[in-house]
Amino acid sequence: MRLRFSRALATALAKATALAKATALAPATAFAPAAVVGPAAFIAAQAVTVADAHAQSRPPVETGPPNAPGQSPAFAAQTRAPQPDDATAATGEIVARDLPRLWALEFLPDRRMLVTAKDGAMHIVTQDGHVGPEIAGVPDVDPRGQGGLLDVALDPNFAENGLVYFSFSQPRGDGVNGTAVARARLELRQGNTGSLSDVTVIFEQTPGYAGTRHYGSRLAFAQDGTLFVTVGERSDQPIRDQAQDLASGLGKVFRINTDGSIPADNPFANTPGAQPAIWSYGHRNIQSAVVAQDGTLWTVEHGARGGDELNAPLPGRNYGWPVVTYGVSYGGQPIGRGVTAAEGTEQPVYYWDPVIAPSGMDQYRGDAFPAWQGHFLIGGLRTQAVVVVDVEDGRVVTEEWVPMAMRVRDVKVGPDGLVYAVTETNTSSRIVKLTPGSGS
Ligand SMILES: [Ca+2]
Repeated sequence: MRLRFSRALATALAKATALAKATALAPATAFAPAAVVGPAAFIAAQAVTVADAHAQSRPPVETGPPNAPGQSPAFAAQTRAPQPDDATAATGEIVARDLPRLWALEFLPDRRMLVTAKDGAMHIVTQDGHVGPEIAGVPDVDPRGQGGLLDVALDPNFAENGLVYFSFSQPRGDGVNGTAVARARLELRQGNTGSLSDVTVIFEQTPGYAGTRHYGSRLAFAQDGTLFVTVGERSDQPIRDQAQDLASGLGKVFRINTDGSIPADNPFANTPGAQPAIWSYGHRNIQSAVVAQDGTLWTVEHGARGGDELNAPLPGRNYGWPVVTYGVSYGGQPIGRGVTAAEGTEQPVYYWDPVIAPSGMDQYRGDAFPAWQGHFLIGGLRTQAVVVVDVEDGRVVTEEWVPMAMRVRDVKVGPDGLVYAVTETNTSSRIVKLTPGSGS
């Protein structure tokens, strides 16, 4: 079904537009909350532009007070970048609804979608919304809390070898679990289903922990065929401190070969006592990652109250958590040393306070949204939006939100150049396709 802009809202928006032009104010963000009701919320609320847009940058989309008002960015536009002068209008179309609660989406070469369901199932969804039966052979997962069947990635040569990789919270007995990555051969079957064979665990985050939070995780292929695996630091004190410990697998980005072996040029491959799969450390909970078209790894990690971070993790570098971070604890207290910068730790390229609560991300490429070419599209659980950021020369220059009216769990650019978002309630998910224009 196609969702349309309601006449009443269209009238209201037209009035707001007229008002904006009359007063040279930017009403977009003020108007956004009203738009987040029902289908019309899919219209990018930022569709209203300032009359003399080039005279002054539009204000940031985030207008709420920061959780850590005493903190300041390390450089200009490290947070609250302006919205682009010309907002992009997008219309949401529900491709599939009433799905189990999903975690990740990938496109198969034939344009069908392979999705993971948090409770431990994998399905194929057709472009016309048909959901196939469960794919057989998915191993047991621990679905409590934030755990479950998590990300999925296709081998770069999937069309030839049928290999898929997936991450999950692996039950390890007595309530202990840990993030793991498995490789399997996906044999497709008639009826939009299939089975996994030769399921092999190629990575296990250690130590395990008896908790239900901060598993990460995303899988992203580097251009050299190695696989980046992002994880979390299991949230609790004191174990989260291991994000700073190279002997521990908590709070890291890893780089592995697809058979689970360690690339010889990993930064700590020859460091005594360090886990050789580590690529970078000092991370909190990375649920968003993509390898950009230029080969750079980009991640977004969850902060606490404030402090979500966009990073381009470099090998061997320390990203600070839980010693150096923006934002404050959920109780409002300082975190770590209560500092936002320190010698030997990397500054985030960008941070959010309040948080967006990142999920999956992708880099836009395609013809449907020319203004988004090369921009990062990041799912926002808290913002209930697709967060679009333009990075130029390593700095964010604009940020806009496309309201989705539901938590966004994953975002992928389809082979058709349209943007596909997985949205969720506490019990179910939808797949929503964004097409250009206001849908009228
Ligand atoms: Ca950091």
